[in-house]
Amino acid sequence: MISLQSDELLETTVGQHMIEADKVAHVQVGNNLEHALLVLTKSGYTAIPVLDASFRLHGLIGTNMIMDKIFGLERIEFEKLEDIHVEEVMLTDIPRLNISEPILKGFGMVINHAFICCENDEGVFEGIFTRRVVLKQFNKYIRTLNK
Ligand code: 4BW
Ligand code: 4BW
Repeated sequence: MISLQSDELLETTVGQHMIEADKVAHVQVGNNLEHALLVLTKSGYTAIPVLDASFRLHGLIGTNMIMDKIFGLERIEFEKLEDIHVEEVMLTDIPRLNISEPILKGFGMVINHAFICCENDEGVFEGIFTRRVVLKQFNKYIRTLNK
């Protein structure tokens, strides 16, 4: 996390504020729902990115999407978790940011999404831009104004 005055902050890029890919919990295309549910539960996050072996972004998977898929008419069919792959359930129509885009673009996008996946010019996943980062910067800015 970098600390800047407001005018300097607006000149920074999304890439300077994101959580780096190696710290982002994710699953891979080809993983089954049992594995995805394990990663989601153990990491504590409600939704995480789905990547391939080359670290390209394919979509997002959340606990709600998994549970929705295994709801039967009379019970939750947990035995299905093993046989269904994440790509059958994940959300593919998702917003993306390039790491070199201005932070202001990220501010606007996190109004409707808890986090935005960030990619480099080659389309490789580099990290996520979260609401927490935005609120932290906003909090700092307000406190500076009040001094
Ligand atoms: O494990 C956690 N550690 C910390 N420090 N905060 C957490 C953790 N789990 C949840 N939180 C807090 C954060 O403030 O709850 C908010 C909502 O979590 P979410 O959405 O519903 O799981 C968190 O807000 P945020 O940091 O702005 O993150 C927004 C969303 O971005 C999260 C999650 O879907 C995703 N995310 C954040 N960090 C992630 C991540 N996904 C994978 N790996 C990460 N490291
Ligand atoms: O159904 C949804 N519609 C829309 N427009 N956005 C949604 C929906 N479900 C999730 N979202 C988005 C929102 O940006 O994902 C974020 C995280 O959802 P959450 O946490 O993990 O279910 C949503 O962010 P938010 O609107 O700032 O809401 C933050 C959290 O507040 C939600 C949920 O725990 C709670 N919440 C919000 N609206 C609610 C609600 N709980 C019950 N009823 C509501 N109407």
